[in-house]
Amino acid sequence: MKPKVEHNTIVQPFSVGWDPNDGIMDDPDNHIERFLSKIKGMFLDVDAADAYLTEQGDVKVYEVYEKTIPQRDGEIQFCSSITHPGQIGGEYFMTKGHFHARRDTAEIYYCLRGRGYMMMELESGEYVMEEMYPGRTVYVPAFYAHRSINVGDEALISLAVYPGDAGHDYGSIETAGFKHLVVEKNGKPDVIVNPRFGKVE
Ligand code: M6P
Ligand code: ZN
Repeated sequence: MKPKVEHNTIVQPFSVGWDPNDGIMDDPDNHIERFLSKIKGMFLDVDAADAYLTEQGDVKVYEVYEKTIPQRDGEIQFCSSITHPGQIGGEYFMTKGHFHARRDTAEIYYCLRGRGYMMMELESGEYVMEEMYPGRTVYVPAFYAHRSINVGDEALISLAVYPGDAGHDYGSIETAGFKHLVVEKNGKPDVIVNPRFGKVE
């Protein structure tokens, strides 16, 4: 049987409003909200996450607004990425992070608000971190897992743009995490090696 090709669905031209102050997109098709209670396992100090939940309740760590674009070569995905400020056991609030399912696809992030880092890591654990602040664009090359980390005290807001058929692969990140984590040390961001990296639970 021939594979089903989606190319007969043509996307109509459109535009969308998007507020650079709060990152909220008008009329999104998807609004993904990640609450601490659901993603606490990605922080190194899960006891600190539990204590946070008990003392301060559940909070939104990050959220994404997007329009639905067909996942195919030739289209472009774009979304508004909002990572809120906060820390768990000294580790800054961040996105889960992912590889692209199609590994040979890149992504750009154009930062509009806040202060943070893009952590980019190869499967081998080699990493590069780039600063994010308004007016700065980060190029995430193909093959790098990537995660936004908010080291400031307001939301870190970026526009992310990537190939239509890139997809998301969370597999190894959900089990082993990133090899490098960013924590606050003496009031400043510092990189530490994740003691859980490479250990499948
Ligand atoms: C950015 C983009 C999205 C991604 C989102 C949240 O906006 O890279 O593709 O989904 O961040 O990050 P994650 O998927 O790692 O949770
Ligand atoms: Zn991506």
